[in-house]
Amino acid sequence: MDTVKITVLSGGVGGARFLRGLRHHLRETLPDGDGGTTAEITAVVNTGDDMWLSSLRITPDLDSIMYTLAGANDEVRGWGRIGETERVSAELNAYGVGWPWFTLGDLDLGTHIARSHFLRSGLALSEATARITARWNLGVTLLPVTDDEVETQVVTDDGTMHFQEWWTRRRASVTARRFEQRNVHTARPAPGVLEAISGADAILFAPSNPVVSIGTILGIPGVRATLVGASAPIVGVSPIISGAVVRGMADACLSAIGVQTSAEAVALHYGGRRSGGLLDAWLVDESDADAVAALAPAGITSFAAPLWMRDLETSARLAADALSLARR
Ligand code: FO1
Repeated sequence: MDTVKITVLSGGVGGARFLRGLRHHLRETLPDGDGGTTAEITAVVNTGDDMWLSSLRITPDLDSIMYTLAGANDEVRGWGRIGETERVSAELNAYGVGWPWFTLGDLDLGTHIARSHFLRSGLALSEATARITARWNLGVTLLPVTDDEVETQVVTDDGTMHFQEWWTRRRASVTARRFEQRNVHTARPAPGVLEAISGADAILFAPSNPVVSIGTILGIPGVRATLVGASAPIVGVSPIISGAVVRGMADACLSAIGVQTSAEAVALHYGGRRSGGLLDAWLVDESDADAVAALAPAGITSFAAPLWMRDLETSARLAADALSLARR
């Protein structure tokens, strides 16, 4: 039996929807190892958004992916659990514990307590993640990019603050000058991360924030070099459609690093593999079809397809397009 190994670099909400579509596409096209082939999906997940809050370790991107793949996510809000209540959070607020602008739902708190319990018992984040995800039968292996704490700090004119303060509390209203991941230079990739990249048959960049999600993953020592040396094709999906972010505030992040908010500029930021960058191919929205010819000189084979992930079907079609670009 052949196994096709697909490794996806991912942030939170956009990455979660993409992974759900990819899993669906593979289940439809390779049911029960059809034709003697099975697929294995591994997600290498950003941990720069993580933090300790009320003595609990919070990992927003890992949890967004886990809840989405489990069908337990709040689709409207984009984060946390469906059918959530917030009684414990109200109590914590009354005691002045935690951030009043960052709500931990009651069901979600169960996940954070379990994770913090495992971490305090001496497990690494990757081991704690394996224990927590085992409950849900996700069909995707989730690997935090690193077991070390590399929380993203945002340097602004108003001081340096945790990414969540800048993003969730201030809604990127204060201009970001720089993003720095704490202790990133001494961080090590979590067990299995480099192997998932070097042993993959296809590597996909989910349509996630190129700066604070994919950028954090690429900043972990060893990850970029392993991608450059990987034998698998690397295909990225643009998180920018018609010059605007699909969700979130990636435009504010891109401005901080001097990159335009366009599908073409983000591809050039990752770079073509032939010239020392990362991408073999890049998927843009049909409305950005002009980028296809513009990216050819950089050695990035591009293709225009519908990128909006409105539902499971459109997400699965997008994943199928990314995979067929990888096969070319
Ligand atoms: N986002 C919000 O806008 N407000 C919140 O109160 C909030 C709580 C929260 C709790 C757990 C969690 O995993 C995520 C949460 N998010 C919340 C989302 C999250 O902070 C960000 O959107 C991501 O980190 C950016 O990808």
